[in-house]
Amino acid sequence: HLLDISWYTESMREGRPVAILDRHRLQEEQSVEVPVFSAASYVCQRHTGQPGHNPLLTESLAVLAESAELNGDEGRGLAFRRSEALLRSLDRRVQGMTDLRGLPCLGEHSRRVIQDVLVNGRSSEVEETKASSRYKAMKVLTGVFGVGVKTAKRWFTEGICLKHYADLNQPVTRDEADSVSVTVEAAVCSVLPGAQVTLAGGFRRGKTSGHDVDFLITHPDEGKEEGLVRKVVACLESRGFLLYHQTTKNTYQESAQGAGRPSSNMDRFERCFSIFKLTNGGDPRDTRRAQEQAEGREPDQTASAGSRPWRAVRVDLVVSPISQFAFALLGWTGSKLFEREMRRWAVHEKSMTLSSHALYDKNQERYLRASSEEEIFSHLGLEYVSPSGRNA
Ligand code: DCT
Ligand code: MG
Repeated sequence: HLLDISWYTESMREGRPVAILDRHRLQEEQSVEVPVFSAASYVCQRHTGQPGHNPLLTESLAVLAESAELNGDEGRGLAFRRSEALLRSLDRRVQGMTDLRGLPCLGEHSRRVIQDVLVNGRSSEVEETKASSRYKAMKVLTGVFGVGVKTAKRWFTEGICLKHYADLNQPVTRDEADSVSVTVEAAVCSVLPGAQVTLAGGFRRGKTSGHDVDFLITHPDEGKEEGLVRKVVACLESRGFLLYHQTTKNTYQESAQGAGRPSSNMDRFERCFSIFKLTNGGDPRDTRRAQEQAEGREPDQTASAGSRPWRAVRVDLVVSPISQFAFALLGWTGSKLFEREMRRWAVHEKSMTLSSHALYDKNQERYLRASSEEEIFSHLGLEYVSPSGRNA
């Protein structure tokens, strides 16, 4: 197929892998411009690692995405996020604009920004955005690392943000996530032996830091997981590990979803949004008592980590019935853009609806079962992408 250009472009459009054996020969003999990079148009058809080979470009696009999102312009934000993800998926550095020929997902605006960075080493629009008082004000408002506008508002009303601001603003490391894992696993096993705890979110994708730690909990016997969040929370609380928690009930029911439209929101599992008291080791009650004795007062919670033997860490606990576990794991592994693109692919290319609970085939008018992530990719006609390739 080497010289068959129409086959080549078609393959690229459909996301089939193509190997160019001799790009220069092809270009000369056929007098056609052959793209340097190839990429499928949906994020979920590609492997996106991190941080990628074009950090300056991706960081610039991320600033503009964030600014658009903070301004409530979701469409524009999404366009920049797609461009950013595309550049992060490239396996080499972009040398010039011609390298970007034929690539999907790059709108005119993103191309302008990229050109600016490639030519001048920086984008004036990005610089202006970063310096604008509006952007700076919004960054302060949503200052807690990784927290969106909605969460920030909720925290402000509850005063949680102010209490633990300094800690929550500091990324969670992999070691800290592992330490929380040990505590969560011990609590889960003590209230329901046989239950399984899986670290999801960014850490499952191999990230070395994150804004929180996400856990997915299930039990091999369907039904045993009911009410588990409340029991685990009670156990953690009695052991002094929780600074704050807010539990929501499971409201998902397949039969009640109507004409095959499983919800795409993530809030239907039994779930606990919490703030952990992560100690440097040992029982948090002992450390606290020791500190209180030593200082003769309550620990100052507004102080940043380092001055005391514990720090606040955001932890999400989600419980899923085993029959939905594969969907829950896929959904809670992220990234947000990867999930979003999988759902878009499902609807537009396969006439299916995907959520963290189920996959519904609208043509066959039935739910498609899966007991692993691999099976879900296969139902969707996608090649499997391992968690480390979902960092879009
Ligand atoms: N998720 C989602 N939609 C939501 C909430 C979460 O699709 N409304 C998924 C995507 C990622 C996963 O759940 C965990 O969410 P976050 O913790 O917000 O993302 P993360 O990738 O773990 O990022 P970080 O490393 O910063 O925690
Ligand atoms: Mg997370």
